[in-house]
Amino acid sequence: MSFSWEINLGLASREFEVFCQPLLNARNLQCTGVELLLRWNNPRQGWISPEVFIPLAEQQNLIAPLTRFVLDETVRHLDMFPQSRDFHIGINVAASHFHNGEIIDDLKRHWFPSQAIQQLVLELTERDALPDVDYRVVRDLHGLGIALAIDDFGTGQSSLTYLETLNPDVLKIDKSFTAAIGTDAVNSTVTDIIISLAQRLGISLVAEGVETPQQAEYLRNHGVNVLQGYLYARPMPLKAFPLWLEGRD
Ligand code: G
Ligand code: G
Ligand code: MN
Ligand code: NA
Repeated sequence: MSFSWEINLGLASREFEVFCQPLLNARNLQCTGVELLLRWNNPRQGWISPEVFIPLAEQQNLIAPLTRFVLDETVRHLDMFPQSRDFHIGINVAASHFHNGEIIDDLKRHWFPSQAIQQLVLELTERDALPDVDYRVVRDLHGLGIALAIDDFGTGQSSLTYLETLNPDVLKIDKSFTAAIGTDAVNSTVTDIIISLAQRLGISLVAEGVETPQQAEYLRNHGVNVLQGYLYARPMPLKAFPLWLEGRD
């Protein structure tokens, strides 16, 4: 059975599920948003990691259907999230989905309430070829009130010139750099450089993969305002999120 057939079957049989992981204000630990993360419980093979199926889906031109599934689920479950402009809903999107403004058409087709559309943050991974992304699509997203984050920042091979053309709102510090904090690895120097780069360009920072109080303290003291990681919460089913949020007040 081919892999594209598996994904199409998985979509048709609703084997995919959207999970979410909270993002927290580094100072008061209030939840400022979530990142949506796709999960696949394949009854023929068990749980398949997104690290496996996302790259394969990209190769087979099936990433857009998967992202549309995430958009469907997000619209259907908007009541799981606080309806405040300040509460961000992060969605991972492949750079290929930006070609010809396809992502804009897909977003419009999903009829997000105007309040909710302004809560969206599209996460573009730096593993993709970001210089190929058309700045006009980003401009149109900004026009709709949608923010852009560069995900896995620091892991890409690309030049930094796209920071000027794409005008991102957020840089997400990759978890490998968070893990290097407090070590003498070269990566811990890169962490400091990413932080000052974002501060000088006026771009917000989110640190991913925060697992220890020491990492959290370092990031907070260096002006990283939003933290995400197992220290606070693992990705959870959307349905579990309201109770998790309630349990924190
Ligand atoms: O959630 P987890 O750490 O297992 O995800 C592994 C990788 O899969 C991460 O790089 C993450 O960005 C990616 N990923 C998870 N969900 C989605 C999704 O809905 N769309 C895309 N494009 N990537 C996703
Ligand atoms: O590439 P992207 O940032 O979209 O993927 C985020 C991935 O990181 C998710 O799959 C999530 O499961 C994983 N993740 C989230 N928090 C932590 C953490 O604290 N430690 C580790 N190792 N992984 C994490
Ligand atoms: Mn992400
Ligand atoms: Na990342």
